[in-house]
Order: sequence, then structure tokens, then C-alpha cells
Amino acid sequence: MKNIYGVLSVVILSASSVAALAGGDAVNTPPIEAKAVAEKTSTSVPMSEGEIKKIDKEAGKVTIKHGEIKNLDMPPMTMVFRIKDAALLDMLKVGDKINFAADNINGKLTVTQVEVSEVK
Ligand SMILES: [Cu+2]
Repeated sequence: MKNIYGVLSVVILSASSVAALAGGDAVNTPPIEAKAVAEKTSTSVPMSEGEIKKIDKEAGKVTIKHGEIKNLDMPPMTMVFRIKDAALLDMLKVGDKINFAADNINGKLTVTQVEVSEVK
């Protein structure tokens, strides 16, 4: 009996794949994306230490002298990040020490979370 169910589910899967192909990517893509997003949000990005060196509100960028960023496999350095939400820049100023989370979003290194650990 198990074999029959196995064969049946393979047939059903194949049929839905064919239907998806016939209808274009739209049918097949959303569940895959949803799964990727769910995995990403459930995996917490570790916080890294940094110091604000420069803030560019118009460009939505911030220069941070940062410590090791484990999730990006990056050694300590000073570099420019994009900021996910420009409103986050309002709570920062040059010289502040921060804990922040950075992630690679569409190939751009982006600060996704910030908390000030030591106000200058
Ligand atoms: Cu860096």
C-alpha cells in the first residue's frame, strides 16, 4: 500500500509542476519565497559592535567602524552600510557606540537593527 501512495503523490506533484510551468512562474514562486523569508526571520542575525563615523541621511547610508561581523564573515574595519530604515539614523550621531545587526540584502550590506550602547 505504501508504494501505491508513493506513486500517487509523485504523479500529483508532477501534475502540479506541469500546471505551474504552463501558468508561468507565478503559481510556483510564492511558496518558495515565503519559505525563504520564514527561514531568514527565524534565524536571528547576531549583533556586532560598532562606532558611528559618518551619517548620510539623504543617501540612507552610515559609516561604521565595526568589530567582527560573524554572519557576514567580515573582520573589523570601517565601511559604509546602507540602512534598512532611514528613521534609524535619527537616533544615531557620530561618535555613538552601537550594537547592530547587518545583513546582505540583494547584494548590499545593510544595517537592519541598531541600538546605541554608549552615547557620545
Ligand atoms: Cu566591513
